[in-house]
Amino acid sequence: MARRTAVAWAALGPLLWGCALALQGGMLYPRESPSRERKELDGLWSFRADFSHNRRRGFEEQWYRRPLRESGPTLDMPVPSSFNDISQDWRLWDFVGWVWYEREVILPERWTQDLSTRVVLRIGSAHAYAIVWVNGVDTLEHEGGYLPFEADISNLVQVGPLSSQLRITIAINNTLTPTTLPPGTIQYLTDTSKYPKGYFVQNIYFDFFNYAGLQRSVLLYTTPTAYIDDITVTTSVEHDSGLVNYQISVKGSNLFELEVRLLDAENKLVANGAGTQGQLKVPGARLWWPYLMHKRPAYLYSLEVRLTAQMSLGPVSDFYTLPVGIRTVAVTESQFLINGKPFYFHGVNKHEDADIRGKGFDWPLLVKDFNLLRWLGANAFRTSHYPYAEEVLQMCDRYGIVVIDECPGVGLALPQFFNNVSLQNHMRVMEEVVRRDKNHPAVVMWSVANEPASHLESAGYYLKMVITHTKALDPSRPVTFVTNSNYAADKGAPYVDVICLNSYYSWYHDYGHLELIQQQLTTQFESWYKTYQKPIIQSEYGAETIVGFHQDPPLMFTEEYQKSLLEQYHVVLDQKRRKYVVGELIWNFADFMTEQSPTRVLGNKKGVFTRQRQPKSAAFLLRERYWKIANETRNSKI
Ligand code: GCB
Repeated sequence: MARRTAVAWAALGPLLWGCALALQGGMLYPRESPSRERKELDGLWSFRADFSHNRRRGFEEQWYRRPLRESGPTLDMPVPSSFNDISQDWRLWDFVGWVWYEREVILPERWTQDLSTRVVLRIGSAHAYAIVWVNGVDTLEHEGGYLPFEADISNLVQVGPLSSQLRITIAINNTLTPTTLPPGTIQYLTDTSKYPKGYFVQNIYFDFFNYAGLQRSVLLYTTPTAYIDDITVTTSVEHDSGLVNYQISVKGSNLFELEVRLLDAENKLVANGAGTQGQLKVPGARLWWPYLMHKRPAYLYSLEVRLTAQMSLGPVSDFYTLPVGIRTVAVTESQFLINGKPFYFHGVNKHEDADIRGKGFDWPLLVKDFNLLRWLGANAFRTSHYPYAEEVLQMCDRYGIVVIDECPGVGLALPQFFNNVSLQNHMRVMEEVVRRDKNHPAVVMWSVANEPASHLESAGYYLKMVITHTKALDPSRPVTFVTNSNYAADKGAPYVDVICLNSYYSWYHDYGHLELIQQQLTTQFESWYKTYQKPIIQSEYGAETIVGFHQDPPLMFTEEYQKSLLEQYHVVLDQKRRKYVVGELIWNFADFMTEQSPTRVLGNKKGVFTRQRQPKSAAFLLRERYWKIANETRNSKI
């Protein structure tokens, strides 16, 4: 039996402050301010998939050197969106290889003429590998979807009177290989009696469609040449005072002053400081609480940072305002604590997918989903199985919805995926996730993977390294990965702070036998807890359900079966949740698209909402349960 000491990060507070591994460069969300402007490049882009045999025609003919339309026929492609579902050309649906995007832009004159302005091109996400040219000049490369990347393009745009015309070309390759995250394999099918010459397929080891393209916003923004590059905030609570520790990095000047002001939600100054790091004390601070846990949840302060730098052209100022929630997170042997109070995750797993936009970011969908989460009484979700758009996390900060932030470490199913190159890449991806999301109060835990083959020795070492690295990057949050291994075989579980378990009793095992769930689930919880003495979250459970299918007594795929399965899980969850089970996240919030297969009917149908966000019967059951739990929690002392 592995025993462990409870870890309480809150108590360590500022001590941990200096420990965080320095992240190279910032990835602040591009906000407007008196010193910063934004120009969104969303809308129609020119698009061309490279259908050539080796998929390299675009490079051989250098499509980036002139307007894409001159290279051959192009399509109109909306950004953000996945390219897969937009066209009637079936070849785009599961296209594997390079696709090309292009957009022409006119810049405001002051951006190109004012040499104290810095112009940055930022791509919210390009899945999975991207090369960017600006006016034909190779500017930027990035590996990995779901995370932003950017380049200072001032040198390219501030070169003369004609420079306000800009042509941005982005080549994106969605191929997944054993060293990408998620990994995949390319398989050539060489039996010429069955397949044409050169025929290949992309194998993936996860259960969602590998949507690709420019799925989040592309934008240009400005800063002065001396600028606030990054801000890191951690918070703690001492008696009734909130402590806000900040660290600021500045680029472009060594001769500067920093002023820091913390304002409350009514815009009143509550604390101020100066310099690149410090601690602000807020007597009588209002804490950031998850909604449903407190009558005044999600309170946000604003950290206003003002930089004044002395430059050869004269003084330069930069302003950046960061929303800050003061809260603590800690884990004991059997509890997950927020602000020192036990927190129970009653929520969902999501995907960022809907309709023809695929995984393209969409404001109406974002707002609808948050309205549904609140209708359901869900207080949390996991970003299964990749980091979601930044706007999603901002919404969570504002609404008080708690997030387990998961990286794209999904589909680590084969032994060859646990190699050194993959490990280095996985650690780099965690750096990018932490760099982007570290300041969100809603994010209370990092998840480094979903269902890796954690029974393998090599996976044990791999997971230990990724988890240790993540903790070094951010000592203020617990770290987990989500497992479906057996408790006795799991080599990664010793390193996590919270055990997250996926199980599908009476669905993938003993299917149809709902009467076995209680026994099997009880055994699951008891064996894991006995072995590890760590709090447990039921991070997935559910049943495939085709809306409108009914049968009583319930049979698989009907709405009645989904409800009955959930009810059986809930009996055991209710027994254990007052002990060491600290959460339940249904699989899934909504139906979503997957690869075609004999076990998937137009995608995965385990949603409690359809892909069009209409409720199945189980949504009403879950709603009743979540509100009941919320009311109990609110009415008790906590
Ligand atoms: C799982 C996976 C999830 C799948 C789900 C299912 O365990 O984590 O990605 O979609 O099961 O429905 O099979």
